[in-house]
Amino acid sequence: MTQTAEKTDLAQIGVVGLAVMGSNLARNFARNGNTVAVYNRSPEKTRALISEHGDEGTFIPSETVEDFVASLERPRKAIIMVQAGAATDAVINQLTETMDEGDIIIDGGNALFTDTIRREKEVAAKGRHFVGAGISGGEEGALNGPSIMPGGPAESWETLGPILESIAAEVDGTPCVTHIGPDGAGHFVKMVHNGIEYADMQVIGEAYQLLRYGAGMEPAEIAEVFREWNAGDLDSYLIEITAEVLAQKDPETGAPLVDVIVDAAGQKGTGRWTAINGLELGVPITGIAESVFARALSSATAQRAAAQEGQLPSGTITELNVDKAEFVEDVRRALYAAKLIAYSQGFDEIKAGSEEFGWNVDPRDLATIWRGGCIIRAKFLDRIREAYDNNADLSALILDPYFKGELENLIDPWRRVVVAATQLGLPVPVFASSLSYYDSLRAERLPAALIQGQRDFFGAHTFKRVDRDGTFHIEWSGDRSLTEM
Ligand code: NBP
Repeated sequence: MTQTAEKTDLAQIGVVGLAVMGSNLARNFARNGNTVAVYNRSPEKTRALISEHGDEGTFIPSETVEDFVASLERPRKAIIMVQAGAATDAVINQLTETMDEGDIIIDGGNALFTDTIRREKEVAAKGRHFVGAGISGGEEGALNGPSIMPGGPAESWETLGPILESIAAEVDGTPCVTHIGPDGAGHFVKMVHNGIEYADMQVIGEAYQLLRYGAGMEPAEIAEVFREWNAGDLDSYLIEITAEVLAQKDPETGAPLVDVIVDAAGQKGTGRWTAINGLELGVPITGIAESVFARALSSATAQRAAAQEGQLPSGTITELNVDKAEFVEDVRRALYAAKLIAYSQGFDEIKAGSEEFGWNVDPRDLATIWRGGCIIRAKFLDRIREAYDNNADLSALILDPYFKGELENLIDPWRRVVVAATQLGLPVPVFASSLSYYDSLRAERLPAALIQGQRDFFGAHTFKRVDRDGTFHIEWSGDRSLTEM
């Protein structure tokens, strides 16, 4: 039987926008004992939610914003789950006008963090609180327990914390939600989370490509390999679902499903935002950026078709000349190494963003709340948490003693796999660029010295010396003497 609250009862939380994400989130709140006010621009969605799921808890449906706001207990708390962009701005304006001082407006959509910073200022100027909350886990997570990354004022967290904890995923009794930092911090870390997700999926894809077209294995056999990998260091949601996808047959033809899916991957924006932000902050998030480019390249259908018609020379392609089992293990280790680099770079970006915007984000919080509910949940996050527990100022995740020890065991297989891929003519953009990143970090001397010389030659950009302080220039078009600037 549908339970709707008595007129006098007020809701602890409200949800605006009842498409798939909003209705699942509202059901999650209701199932966990909260009275939930619900409102959608078109009332059909509100009615559908109540008729199909009204018996899962206590809902107060409204068909106007005014009724919705009036049905919330104070300070009012309303989560917006509408399309990102203009729709979100429209709903924020409606709520700001209808709510009172001290009420809390939460945007749970995938907003760009700079929009969240702007919105927080605008809403705060009117005396309301605004919380941009990254919510990960897709539809399934929204219903059964997402990982939630709320930003906004710390005092809003005091009020919101318990209610968000009631619906978040839990790992070892710890809810996968915590206050990330002021204004846009929550949406920023959600953005980087999605960037890491792009890289994680791409390195899994590269491992598959090598096993399939390098070692000549069939999808079902590779599915078994991924199942085994999921029992070790790589234990994660993405490895688990990879095995499921590879084992799946096309219901129509009986062929492996992966063979009937068009190999052009989409990208909805957050990976691209992470890469753009990495460029803006000057943080080399090469794994994430290469993953975005790999998706873009996969979708360059016309160019790919032209290149495949024998247009581009392949050079000499060699067969795989190592034992298959050894190669599979090498690929596992290369995958682990490239994944480690992607996370290390993602945490670098979060550190740089936190410094740039003064957020004081604690990386340990992220390693904790990403362990459940979200797409990049993985056993490995426990190790990341330990790394930052041991040293909160770690200059890079890969410099943590545990991960350095892991890299001892990964580096040679990783090099062998990149060499093998090159000889096989198979693309491994993230395996290879991550190795170059790693070798760049290790290198005693980088060609940046030469670049500084070139810049001084054509633009008098000056350079520093290794042997003393100061700024120098060579009179390139004159007597080539050294000038201290
Ligand atoms: P959509 O992004 O498809 O948005 C549909 C909702 O927006 C409907 O409720 C619609 O109302 C409402 N809406 C629009 Br469109 N314009 C509006 C306006 N001007 N005023 C009021 N409402 C308006 O929904 P979704 O797929 O459930 O996603 C919701 C949010 O969650 C998005 O920001 C999305 O990016 C994010 N998301 C996150 C994840 C994740 O894993 N975290 C996954 C998917 C989505 P109507 O019914 O009246 O048209």
